[in-house]
Amino acid sequence: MTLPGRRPDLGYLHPTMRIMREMVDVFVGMGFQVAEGPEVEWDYYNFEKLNIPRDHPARDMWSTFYVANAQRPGEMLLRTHTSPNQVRVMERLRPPVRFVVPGKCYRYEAIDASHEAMFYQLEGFAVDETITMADLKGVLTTFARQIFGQDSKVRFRCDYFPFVEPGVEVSIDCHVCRGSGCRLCKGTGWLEILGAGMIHPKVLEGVGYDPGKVSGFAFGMGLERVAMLKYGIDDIRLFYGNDVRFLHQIT
Ligand code: 2NL
Repeated sequence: MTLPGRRPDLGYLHPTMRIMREMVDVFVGMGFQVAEGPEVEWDYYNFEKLNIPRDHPARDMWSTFYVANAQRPGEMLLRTHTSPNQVRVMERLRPPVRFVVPGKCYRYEAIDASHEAMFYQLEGFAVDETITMADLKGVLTTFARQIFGQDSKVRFRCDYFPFVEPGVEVSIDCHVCRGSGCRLCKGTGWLEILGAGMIHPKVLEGVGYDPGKVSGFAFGMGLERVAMLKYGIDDIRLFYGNDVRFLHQIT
């Protein structure tokens, strides 16, 4: 009767869901809406609508799990990014539109400390009559500083993705060594956090928008990568290894 009670183990969010809510909140604060969609997709939405034709070498950027479908052989797959759902949103709505799209993605990867076959992405886009690269830079700088600290430096450099033109990679200065070079940033002083760019005119045309009248930016990033950099996690496999000792640490 007089023994102290057993303390119940309280529930808590998985680290992936925690970072997802934090990231979504930042974009909602800038006026973005949130949409979710199917994880099993058509090749058409995952690749063709994104300016990645069949047999184009750019397809090598995504190792894909195809899904057997007797009626439409070779046309069904597990989405390799959440972009197909952005296409679905654009097809339904006219500009101005601003959305973020979080969710599970799948790639046929050799699994190691930085690759899993299932992972999460957050992508986003904005389309209106006056959107420029300055909007892209402002939104993504605000995002990076709200997640990694207001004193973060943010760097934009040229990169290639078939669905944007021009394309950029975005990095922050390494918070471990403050830019002087360490193991985390591989001596460069910079940590790449996401890719982005101005939506390709062919992608806009494909959803029925007039690229002569509207323009937009889009971006995409891995949730586990952002969480790893923010919380100092060195192996992506820890997220889905179902070890409560790991999951309990970030509360
Ligand atoms: C990365 C790069 C990116 C996008 C994603 C996008 C979506 C549509 C149209 C145009 Cl519907 N672009 N998404 C654009 C640039 C980069 O992701 O490294 N992600 C982890």
